[in-house]
Amino acid sequence: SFSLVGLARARPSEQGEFAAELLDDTGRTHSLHMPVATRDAESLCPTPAHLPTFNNSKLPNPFIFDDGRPVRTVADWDCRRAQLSTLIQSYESGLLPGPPQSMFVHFNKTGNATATLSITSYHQGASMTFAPTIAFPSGNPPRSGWPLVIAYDGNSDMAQQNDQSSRGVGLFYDLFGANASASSMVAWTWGVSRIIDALERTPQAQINTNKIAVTGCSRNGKGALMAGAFEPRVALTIPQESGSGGDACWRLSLYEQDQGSVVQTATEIVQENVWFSTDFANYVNDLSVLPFDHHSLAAMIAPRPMISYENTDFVWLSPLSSFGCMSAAHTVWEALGVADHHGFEQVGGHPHCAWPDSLSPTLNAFFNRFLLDQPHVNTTFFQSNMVFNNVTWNPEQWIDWKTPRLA
Ligand code: MCU
Repeated sequence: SFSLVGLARARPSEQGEFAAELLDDTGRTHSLHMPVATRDAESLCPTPAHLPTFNNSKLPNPFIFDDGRPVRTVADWDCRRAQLSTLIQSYESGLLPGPPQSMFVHFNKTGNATATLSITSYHQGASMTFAPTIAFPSGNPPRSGWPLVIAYDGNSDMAQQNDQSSRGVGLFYDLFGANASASSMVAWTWGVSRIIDALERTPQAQINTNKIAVTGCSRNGKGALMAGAFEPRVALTIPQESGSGGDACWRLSLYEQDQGSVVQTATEIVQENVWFSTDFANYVNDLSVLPFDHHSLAAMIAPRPMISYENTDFVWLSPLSSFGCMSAAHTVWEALGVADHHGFEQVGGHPHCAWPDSLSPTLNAFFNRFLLDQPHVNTTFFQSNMVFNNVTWNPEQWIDWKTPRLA
């Protein structure tokens, strides 16, 4: 075990990878190589950033490449995921930068059960530090280290999210500039990636970086979904009551509104906050031009596991939209032969972001199977208690593809 005391040498990001050498307190260096989602996308599967002739009022078929070719294999899905990453960043979320030119990590055990992971990033003459705390269980970790849940909470230091005045405000923008196109949710995603970078190089923390989950509720559930979609090292994604802008689809939320429900739509959300890029406002009045929807965002997680939770008591969350959107996304896990890696539970009877005990068995099953290596635990959960009052969910109206079996 060692402490990282500084950065010996860093090469600025290259195509597809960031490389740096970290110096430990015994004078040894440790090399650091990590994939960069955005650059991977360009190199894995080229796509234009915009598809100017795209026009589809239904949910776009996730199994078609931008040039119309069908997605047939598991490798094709990796390529398709990269296309979706590029498109979603271009139209909706703003650009996710790779790692900073260099990082300094300090792990400080502050008590038996707590530690601080201080991460300083240096990039093109700017620097900033954030220092998440880690709570440890008692006892000894599994041989390969503790699993970890990264929970978004009310502290939005990385990127503020109060209202429009939060645009470009926060630690991320101290590093990349207030005019970075990245929305707050992309900034948080970037922060998750840096936490994982830091933990990968901090063995004394005894955390298994292959077993990291991300969660959050409401706006932070939207954020957790985006982190899971863009950061392939997230092993389990758990958005809670994320609603519109999360596990709901823009097209379906608008439909729900058109059917008479007061739900959050894309046109509202770009006025309300800075969760999406300024560019996204150019598309919210004609959703048909978006070559993706949030079933595509969620499907970027596949085949990695995801379970999302929704609350039928809050119409603003657009409950039909979440159910329909996750039903559409589910086809991708089905196509990959891992339908039970994708769960959805939609119940009522509790306040927004409260956790009813009745849901714990499903969450524990996902933890046990995917973070604690219990492969035989059943994780087939996909259900809604929603009473679709005036709104009608008719899958044929929205999903016009047959689910292929990707070999
Ligand atoms: C469900 O998430 C948001 C919602 O998008 C906003 O319109 C509302 O103001 O706040 C929700 C939230 O984050 O509640 C904690």
